[in-house]
Amino acid sequence: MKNILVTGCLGQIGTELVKKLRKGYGADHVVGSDVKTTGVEKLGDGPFEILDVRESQTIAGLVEKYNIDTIMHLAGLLSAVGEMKPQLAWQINAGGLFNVLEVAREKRTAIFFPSSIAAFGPGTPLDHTPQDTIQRPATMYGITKVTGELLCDYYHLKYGLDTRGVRFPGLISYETEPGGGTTDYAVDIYYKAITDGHYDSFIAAGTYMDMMYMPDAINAVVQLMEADGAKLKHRNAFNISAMSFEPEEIAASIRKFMPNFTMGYKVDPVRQAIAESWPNSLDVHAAKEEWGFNPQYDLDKMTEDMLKHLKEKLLKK
Ligand code: VAH
Repeated sequence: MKNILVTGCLGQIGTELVKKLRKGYGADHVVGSDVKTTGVEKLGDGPFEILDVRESQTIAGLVEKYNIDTIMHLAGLLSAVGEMKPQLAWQINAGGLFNVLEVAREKRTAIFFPSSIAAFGPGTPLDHTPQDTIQRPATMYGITKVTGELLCDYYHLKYGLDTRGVRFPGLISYETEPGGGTTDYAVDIYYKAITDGHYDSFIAAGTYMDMMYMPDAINAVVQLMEADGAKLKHRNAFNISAMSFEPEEIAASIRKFMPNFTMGYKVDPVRQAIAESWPNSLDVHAAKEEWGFNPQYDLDKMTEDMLKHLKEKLLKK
């Protein structure tokens, strides 16, 4: 990778991926792009462009202008907001990816595509969900993720494009808050622990989902994209996860550092139904064997780091 374009760079993953890539490849070699500018100051030095991925000419123009050889395509709507606006989710998530793949076909760029545990649904084995199994998601977000996986594999097989992806679990971070996801409760809880000492979870007790701390997610993206393509048996997309927990377990982890923290429940039926359609835990052996996936954070190590950084972020205001 020499010149990288990141779409959706101001989102929860993008903000941190751009900074990591700029450290490794040089600020001028990593172009951030997003449909908005809110939060652009977090990226630090380096080129930024306004990009709506529904406009394929603009994508092609940026690839040309910066001689891009790799597109990390993060632009998209998440699961809960995708259920509120399914047509828009299709246009951006599926339509936007198609535009990126068509530009990549012409310009021969490599592609990173973020799939999700949402690519699984009812009928998928819920525990230790296999790398290769049934994928019939019941959400528009999940449908766009399965579509994305199939399109990326198709463009690899038909046109020889270097497309690679992972199925992200819920991602937890303190830099940029997620927007409109189902796993967001596992981020909200840390913010509320600091500001209120209490959190009412919109996901019910006992609801297990795969999760991962953002540093492990960012390292996984770079590791996969730098891996030897000849060694990849799978491409779109690899199961990755660092842990699986339910709300009571993350609350117990917080209480190890904040003994007076309390949690209640105000379950959101829409996001609860989405969560229940997703796996409880993933089998990640393919990622480990094919490109050395090796997450470093477990729940308590993540909790300690999250609370430390959020105290600095929230209490200094
Ligand atoms: C969501 N955070 O909740 C995203 C992610 C696996 C979850 O895709 O929609």
